[in-house]
Amino acid sequence: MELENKLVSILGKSVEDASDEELYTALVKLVKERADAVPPIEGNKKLYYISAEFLVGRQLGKNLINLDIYDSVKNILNTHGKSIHAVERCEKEPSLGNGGLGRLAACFLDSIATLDMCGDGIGLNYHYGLFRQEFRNLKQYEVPDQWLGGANMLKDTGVSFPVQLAGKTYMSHMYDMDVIGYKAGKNTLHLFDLDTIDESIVDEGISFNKKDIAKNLTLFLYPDDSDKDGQLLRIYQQYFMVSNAAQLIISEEKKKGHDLSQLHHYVAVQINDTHPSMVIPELIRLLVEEGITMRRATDIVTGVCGYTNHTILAEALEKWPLEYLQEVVPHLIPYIEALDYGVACAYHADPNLRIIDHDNRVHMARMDMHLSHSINGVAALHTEILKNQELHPFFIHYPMKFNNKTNGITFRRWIMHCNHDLSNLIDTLIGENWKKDAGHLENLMQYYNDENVLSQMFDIKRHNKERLAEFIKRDTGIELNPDSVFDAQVKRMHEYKRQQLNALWVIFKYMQIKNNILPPRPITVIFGAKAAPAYRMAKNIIHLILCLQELINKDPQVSPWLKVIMMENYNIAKAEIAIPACDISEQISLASKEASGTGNMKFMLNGAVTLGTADGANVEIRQLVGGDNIYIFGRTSDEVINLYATNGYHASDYYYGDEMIRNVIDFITGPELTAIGDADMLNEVRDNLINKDWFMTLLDLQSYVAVKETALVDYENQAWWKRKSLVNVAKAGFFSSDRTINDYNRDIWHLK
Ligand code: 26Q
Repeated sequence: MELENKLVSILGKSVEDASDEELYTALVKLVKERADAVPPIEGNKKLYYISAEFLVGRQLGKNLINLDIYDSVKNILNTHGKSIHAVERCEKEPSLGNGGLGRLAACFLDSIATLDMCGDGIGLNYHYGLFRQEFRNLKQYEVPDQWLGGANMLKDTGVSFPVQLAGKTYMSHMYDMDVIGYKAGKNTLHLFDLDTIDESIVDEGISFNKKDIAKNLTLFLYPDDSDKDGQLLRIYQQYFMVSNAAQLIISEEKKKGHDLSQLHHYVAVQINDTHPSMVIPELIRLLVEEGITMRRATDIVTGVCGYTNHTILAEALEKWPLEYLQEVVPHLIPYIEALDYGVACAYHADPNLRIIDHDNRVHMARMDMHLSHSINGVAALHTEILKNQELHPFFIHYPMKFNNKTNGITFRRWIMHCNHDLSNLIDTLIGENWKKDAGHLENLMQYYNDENVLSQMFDIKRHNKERLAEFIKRDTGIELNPDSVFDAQVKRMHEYKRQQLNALWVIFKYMQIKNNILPPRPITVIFGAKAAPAYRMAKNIIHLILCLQELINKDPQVSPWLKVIMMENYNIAKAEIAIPACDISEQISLASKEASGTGNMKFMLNGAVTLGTADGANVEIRQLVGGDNIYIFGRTSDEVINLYATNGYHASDYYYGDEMIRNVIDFITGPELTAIGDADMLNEVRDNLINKDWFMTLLDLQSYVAVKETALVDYENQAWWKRKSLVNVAKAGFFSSDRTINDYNRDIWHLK
């Protein structure tokens, strides 16, 4: 009653009379008030998680859950004829990330607060976020994502720091978002911005004058860096982020009266990929300004910092020309050169270890590895590959620094919020302990032969499929059949993730159905992906998938058996509808290339069965569920690494040597698709697959087709499939980000 009175008093009218929009705004206020009363988490040592991305998703539902008032609010709204889901939909999703790396940061913040650890996030407040994806003419277009405006969780702190950029001083502005733990205290996500940002400089699509730093600095995440001005802008952004971070850290430490020469006892910094790497020389610089010697400052900062690597792709390991850094951050150059000199003296000038290489490029990851006390990969296989291949020279010098921290996801969002029904069923079956200790999910195994429980889970899945079908119908007008098998591949668009492999399977299935070879039941293939604006082949693959969607869904012979959906502007909100509805989770990256994946964990937790390569965390999923409850196919990472080393893969051998492969590839530029799509783009896809195929799509196509056939046949043995689904949920506990964060804390941060 008290809650309802409060809501009505904020509304200034009855719940019945309020619109969803008004209810949303009032609930944001209510959450902010409640959050103010939650005690900030304190501790002797504090973590700062610095990241270019925080893909936090909508905040209202999550905060209601973590404040433990979601069900009460839902009931209040219900009794007055309102739906909490409709109210939640009024929130614009913060567009502060792209994919896994940003979502991981968001899951981590949730777990850190829930586990009562003192730790804040630090990032940037991009006004237009990544971009909003629109499909026109079956192609991706990028437009500004206007996520700001309307009620949101940001709080203006009035806090400001001076930041030196290219010799000029800019005053930052800090906005804070509360990070409320589940039935716990709160931490903060600090997002830095400039007051002078001018959104009106954005013209066509997402293009703007890249030189006008005062107006453009925090407009977009990952602005196009295909030219020098774009690269300079990214350096401006990165330094702005870490300079604010370093100043915030030092000022908080001074306020606490801590001795800066003991900083490593009071502060831990986690560097999320190389984007925040300049925090290292910046912190050293500030400590030196405080009167600490360079040598001592270097040791202190090394004790403070940990570095997480999220990729083995060479192009994602940042290397900035020294002259660019000279232009943007001249005051850091003496520090970076001194660090490089230190490396040269210590390691007899081994060129593979140098921070500054022969071409005067600054290797950010190398700086991280020399000047951090911890280097971690994000899944067991990935960490082994880092040690044995990509970062081997560093492993030789610093074996003790290397450690694995297999990724995790927060169960508060990825089951409790997105799959209420399953979450509630689990409560009735095994109690609520799993919400604080996810390992308890294992107790679900006692229902392995319980027809009643298995059917209830199956009914929930069916209901979630209906919910997704309704959403897709509203969004696109396309009708999905909830009795079909739902097969989903949702993630950033990248050749290594091999959405093109899935597209080739779709063509294969289309051709079969055209020839009256029908699958055991209809299949719905769901894609969702954004391509980086300058990544041509990724955009071509999106075009191919949209052409297939158009062709297949409109073909009266095929569409009763096969449907293809490419979700537009796939984001966290859409993930929360899609993931609980899926039967088959596509995780088909070229083995060795997907560092971990976290979507794989979300699908598993919601009862989907993985169909994937032995890559990233898929390997650990297999260990947990056993070979009968996962479909693994394709070459192993060792085989793939060997093929790269020996130049042993030639796509054309597969194209010319295999009739099925030739047929599906030729279909890309055949009359059906060229009548619908852009012949040049389709040609580029086909040509690339035959003559380059850097991520070895054709290598695994036959085994992919074979294993997918098996999975589809197995699905028909429903008694069996339900058990596979149950096992996946029961074994998902390991992938709670609470476990991951406890591991980081035990091995790296030592917060308490
Ligand atoms: C680099 C240079 C220039 C421009 C952009 C970038 C850039 C931008 C984004 C490099 C990397 C990213 C994002 C990477 C990412 O999301 N990695 C994913 O991280 C997840 C969390 O660890 C893993 O689960 C995924 O396997 C990994 O792909």
